[in-house]
Amino acid sequence: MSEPVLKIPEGWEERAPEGWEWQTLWDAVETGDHEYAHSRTEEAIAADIDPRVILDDGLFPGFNIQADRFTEQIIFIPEMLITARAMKAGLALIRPLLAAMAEKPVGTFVMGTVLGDMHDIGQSIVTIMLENAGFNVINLGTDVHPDKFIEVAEAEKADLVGFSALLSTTVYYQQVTIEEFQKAGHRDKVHILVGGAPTTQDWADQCGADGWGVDAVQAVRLALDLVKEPREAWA
Ligand code: B12
Repeated sequence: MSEPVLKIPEGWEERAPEGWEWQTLWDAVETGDHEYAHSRTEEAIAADIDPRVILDDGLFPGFNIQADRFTEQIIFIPEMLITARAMKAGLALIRPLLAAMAEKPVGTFVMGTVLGDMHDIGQSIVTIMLENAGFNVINLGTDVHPDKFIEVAEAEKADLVGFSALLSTTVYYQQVTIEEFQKAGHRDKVHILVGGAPTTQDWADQCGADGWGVDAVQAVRLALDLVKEPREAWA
């Protein structure tokens, strides 16, 4: 087992104003100092740094080193949770900025993490990127029951729904949720995307999804393609 190291984003200096430093934000996310993560993200916004640069160069490095330590079982749930809270303190500030950069509403997307699964960093990033691409995203959070996905998709006349799952034990609920859409007579009214680290294109085909995204960029590309394809109308 090797001790994970901080991966400093290559070329970050060119993407930041002169004299800027990210080290304190990397440290804050790593150690879970959410108050500093919030205030440093505010300073980065005030310094006019592109929100995507704040995400990639400012917030991710400290998160990633802890994620590697969690995977290596060097740290455990409490430490990982406080890092996730610090990451989310920054995400909450850049989310409205990226959404405001979108030009026009493209469609409605209902997003959530499936039943039994508490992981929400990845789906929050997909949400932010979808909003930035112009989607109206209703994010249902984590541990979402299939009935809740159906209820909200129906109420919002969703064009697309997305199911995130990070555990090999919860990916199964992506398939269950798709089956529940089928049983409710709504399967052909929405495009369904699945994602999350243990998922693959093969899994997406097997569980009956319309698409799979390895990351937020691919998720957005896919959503933009699918939203153009006709579906059965909501009543
Ligand atoms: C952070 C984390 C936690 C945090 C979650 C905090 C939070 N608010 O999210 C806490 C500490 C709570 C946690 C708990 C647990 N975790 Co955990 N966790 C992680 C960790 C370190 C990072 C996950 C993450 O956020 N990645 C970063 C994001 C950006 O990546 P992502 O989620 O993959 O998302 C991207 C893509 O997948 C895609 N995507 C994601 N969703 C969607 C959806 C759609 C529709 C699309 C198209 C694309 C898409 O786009 C995203 C952005 O690019 C991973 C290990 C790792 N390095 O990945 C383990 C990991 C997922 N956890 C694991 C485990 C085992 C657990 C626990 C069971 C531990 C325990 N013993 O209790 C619990 C489960 C709790 C529960 N019921 O959910 C295992 C899962 C193993 C497995 N295959 O099942 C992992 C892989 C660690 C490991 N190797 O042991 N965890």
